[in-house]
Amino acid sequence: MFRITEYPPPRLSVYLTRSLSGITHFLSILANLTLSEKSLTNGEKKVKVFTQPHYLHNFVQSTFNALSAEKVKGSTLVVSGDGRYYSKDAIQIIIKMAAANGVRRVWVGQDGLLSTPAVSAVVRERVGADGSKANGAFILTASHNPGGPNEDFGIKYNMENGGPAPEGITDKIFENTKTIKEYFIAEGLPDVDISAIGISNFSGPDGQFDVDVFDSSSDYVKLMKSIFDFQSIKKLITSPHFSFCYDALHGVAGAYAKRIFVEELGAEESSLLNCVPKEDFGGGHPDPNLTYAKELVARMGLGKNPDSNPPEFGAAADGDADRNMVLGKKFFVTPSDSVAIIAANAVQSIPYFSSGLKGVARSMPTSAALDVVAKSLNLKFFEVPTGWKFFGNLMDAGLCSVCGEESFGTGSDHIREKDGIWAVLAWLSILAHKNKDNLDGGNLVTVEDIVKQHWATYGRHYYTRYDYENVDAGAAKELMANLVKLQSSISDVNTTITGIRSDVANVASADEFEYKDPVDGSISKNQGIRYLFEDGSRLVFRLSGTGSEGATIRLYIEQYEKDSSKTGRDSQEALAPLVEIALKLSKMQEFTGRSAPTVIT
Ligand code: VG1
Ligand code: CO
Repeated sequence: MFRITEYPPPRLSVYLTRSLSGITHFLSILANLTLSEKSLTNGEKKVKVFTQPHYLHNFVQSTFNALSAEKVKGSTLVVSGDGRYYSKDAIQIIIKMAAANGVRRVWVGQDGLLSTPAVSAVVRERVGADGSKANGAFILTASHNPGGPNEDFGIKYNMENGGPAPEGITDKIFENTKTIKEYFIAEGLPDVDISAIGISNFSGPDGQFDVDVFDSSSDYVKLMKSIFDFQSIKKLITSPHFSFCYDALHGVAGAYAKRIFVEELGAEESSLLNCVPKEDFGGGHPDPNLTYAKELVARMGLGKNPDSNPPEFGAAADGDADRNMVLGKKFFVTPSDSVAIIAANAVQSIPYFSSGLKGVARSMPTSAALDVVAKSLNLKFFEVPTGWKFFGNLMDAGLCSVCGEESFGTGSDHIREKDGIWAVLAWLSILAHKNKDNLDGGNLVTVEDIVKQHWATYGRHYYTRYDYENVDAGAAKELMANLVKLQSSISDVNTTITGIRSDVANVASADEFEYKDPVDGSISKNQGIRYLFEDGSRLVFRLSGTGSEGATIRLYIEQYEKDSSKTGRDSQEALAPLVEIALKLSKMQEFTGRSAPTVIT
């Protein structure tokens, strides 16, 4: 179907220098936006900030300017997101700005919906009706943060490889936002109906401009089918001895869950929870962890009011479906264990990896469970700073197949973003493989069995993360500065620690994590404060780069237990001594005024 519309000469430069107060206000907002944008390519802010005059426009024009005119002219751009409040307006604005900046065509998922991993897949795999391929993408999401008129919105730019823009580009965007004086918008271009699949052609002053609205899930589903053995997963899911549920928390994963789990893999429709994407995520916080995925947690027999007959397997996604939480019956799988277990079982269970893994990688704060697997399987191993873009370089260079973060992010080199549904399919593949001979009545190998077997083989990394959200930014900085100061004398640190508890090992070394990219040689400094203990335990402190208000302090606590008779303890109990050390050493309560974290995972 084609819609043809002529639009009047549209090239408008809108100058922002109308009033002095306007300029000041404008600059201060941009400085805010780019603080988080700089570190993670995500401009995540309250909707009210984004809807201020010219705010979104400035981010978009600064991005076009950072890419340079030759790259933008004639290009194909994907624009979509997790469907949160303000997305539809933002898409219309970006379409009009793309036209005025000489973009040749814009691809939009139906209703403006594309998960972050699906955007990456579309950029890498989709071919337009005219043979075109995408050059980049604007993803509209604030990920795991809530949505609605008083909540969060966000935008980020992904490159031709389907991954987040590298620091070189995001730094340029940041610089541009400080000096930008005009932007281009085709105000005469009519709004495009993004609810109907089809291509609209327009002719404007720069020639043809198309908007291609396409099915949000078909490219992604095709890719998943090329990676996993859907037949064997279907046997598992439809077996009377197995049960399954999936919670999209009203995020965009819902647009894929029905297609994949119900239509392709035969799950019951009733196994899907909250799978209708909503602009406000049903008023919830679309963050797949034990605190926010309450309904799933209860359904799986965990939490305060557990259901009595939980399914064998449950999983949840965040707003843009790049994160995942995996649960077994009354059992939580930590994301750090999850990536290690996927890596340990990938070759046998997942056709895409049957010829071996190129290497594995984790972010620095993620537990060392993956390190042990890499060592034992003799795999290349990388420890990178927080944020998915660091994995992308390794993958582009053919050095890494499977990677993960403690923050519920797991993925592989099939795309350049983490992938929530991929992780669920990976777990289902492992379960299908381990149970291939007992789906007709033998004893099911459960999620809990798989994890406990893994601990017995490789040892267990007890792990927890404490988040202190919306802390006063100055106080957070002081806390971090104090921790850096303490690092100058390890012996003083050890005296302090022994004074707090005598049953904790000594600190062997302490530093601020710094990463040299083995592919392009770039160096990323100040990526988190580490205290490394003699017995392999670790304390890590970081400031979040994605929070939308104040500062968020993250404290990561880890302890390795090799003795298989001691791997079955409750993790909060096992970690209690280290937690006490971390809180007292950092003077958490003194600096932040908080006696407890906002979220514990
Ligand atoms: C958090 C996580 C990090 C993740 C990032 C983006 O960052 O800790 O591991 O890569 O979110 O996730 P921070 O700086 O707040 O700790 V998403 O789902 O927005 O791509
Ligand atoms: Co996300």
